[in-house]
Amino acid sequence: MTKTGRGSKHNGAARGNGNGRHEHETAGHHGNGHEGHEGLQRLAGQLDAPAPLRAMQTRKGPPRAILVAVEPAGPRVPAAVDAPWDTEASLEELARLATAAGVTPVRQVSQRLRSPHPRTYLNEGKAEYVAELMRADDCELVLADDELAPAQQKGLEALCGPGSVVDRTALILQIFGQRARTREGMLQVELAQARYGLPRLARLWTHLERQRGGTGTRGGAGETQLESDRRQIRDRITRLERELEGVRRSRATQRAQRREAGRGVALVGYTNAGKSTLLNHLTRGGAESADKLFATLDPTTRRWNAGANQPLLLTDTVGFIHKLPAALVAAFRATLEELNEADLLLHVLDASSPHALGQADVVLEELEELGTTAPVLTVFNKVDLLTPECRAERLTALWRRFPDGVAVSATTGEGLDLLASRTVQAVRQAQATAAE
Ligand SMILES: Nc1nc2c(ncn2[C@@H]2O[C@H](COP(=O)(O)OP(=O)(O)OP(=O)(O)O)[C@@H](O)[C@H]2O)c(=O)[nH]1
Ligand SMILES: [Mg+2]
Repeated sequence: MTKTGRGSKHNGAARGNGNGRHEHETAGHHGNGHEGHEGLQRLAGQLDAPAPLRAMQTRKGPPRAILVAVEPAGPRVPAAVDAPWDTEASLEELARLATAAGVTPVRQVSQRLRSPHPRTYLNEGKAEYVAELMRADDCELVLADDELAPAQQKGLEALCGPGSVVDRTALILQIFGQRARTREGMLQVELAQARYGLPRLARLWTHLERQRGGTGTRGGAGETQLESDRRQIRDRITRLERELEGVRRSRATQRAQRREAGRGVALVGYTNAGKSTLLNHLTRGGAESADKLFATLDPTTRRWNAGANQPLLLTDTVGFIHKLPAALVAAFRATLEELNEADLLLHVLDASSPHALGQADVVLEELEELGTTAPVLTVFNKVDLLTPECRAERLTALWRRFPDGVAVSATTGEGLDLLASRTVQAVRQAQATAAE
């Protein structure tokens, strides 16, 4: 992995700020205190778009954005199948996330810095340049490729315009919000949104005070309101956590019942790798598959007759992504626990992606953080997309890293018989090991 990219999850510069959203929202409400307050409640975990996105959806056409990233200083890595994440790949992915959220990516700007600027993310000169580009390219938004600290968002917005900055986490939360269909999915997304919103309230209130012509001094009305809003969000978080505890318990019961019916195999992998397509091909289907990021949020389990006398239950799960917000992983605990109980994990890679190995590292690191213990069988999917010339080279690179990898195409069905027999074999082996 991808220490480069994932740094954002662990380092100090990684606390984001969604308050761009509120500024637009408040403006739309003519900002008396009460209405602004309603805006806050929405921020605190309803499945709405961040305010900048929402405000712009009402204009002509989708909002347009400049995408910005900080490229860690150090030797550049060549892009190749086994290269770790580079900034360009990360920005390309941010562009796909933007499109998925209904935003048009117009231009990408990156800057090499030892670490993101504490007040403006990019350094000030570069941020001013981005502000100029926004005017020249008629863009309303800046999308940052990391989760921003509240101070960074504030500084960047001071240069690029109030309410103009949306960070990677807010974008991903927005997509999850759009995709959530079931109660479990919605509860989990709401919890992640509420946890994301809570530490960002203070800056929002400073802004509202200023808009209303208040002094924003300590102990003023805003301070009291801020405290009461914080309390409401905390209460909401507690309520969501309690409800999700119930969901977890009923999932555990279901899993216990399922264990009677067969061994559990879970599909894991990067978003868009083809997990749901694979499940649909191997079983009677029912999982939503689509060429969009995070098509699946809720686990689907289907019976898979992979081999004689070995009924398997195949579960499809939510995909992972580079710089996946920690708040989301934590909130999706009920769903992700499916992985802890599986007898075998099928790790699905998109073998046609030039970043297959970088993506695999993201997934394996996430699995490690989740504490999964089941053995992993690697699946190189989408081999139908490899041209005959590059197929051998690509698969060799992948086999070097995952010698047990099975090359398949979930679309054409190539390799799926071998996958079935290797899966049965691996499940038997896992059972034998567990019995020792
Ligand atoms: N050519 C080709 N396309 C595939 C293959 N497998 C999946 N796809 C396509 O890849 C896209 C993503 O497939 P999904 O099955 O939705 O991917 P996923 O891993 O479930 O993605 P998330 O639910 O977002 O995590 C869809 O457009 C599929 O049709 C394959 O073997 N070959
Ligand atoms: Mg899926």
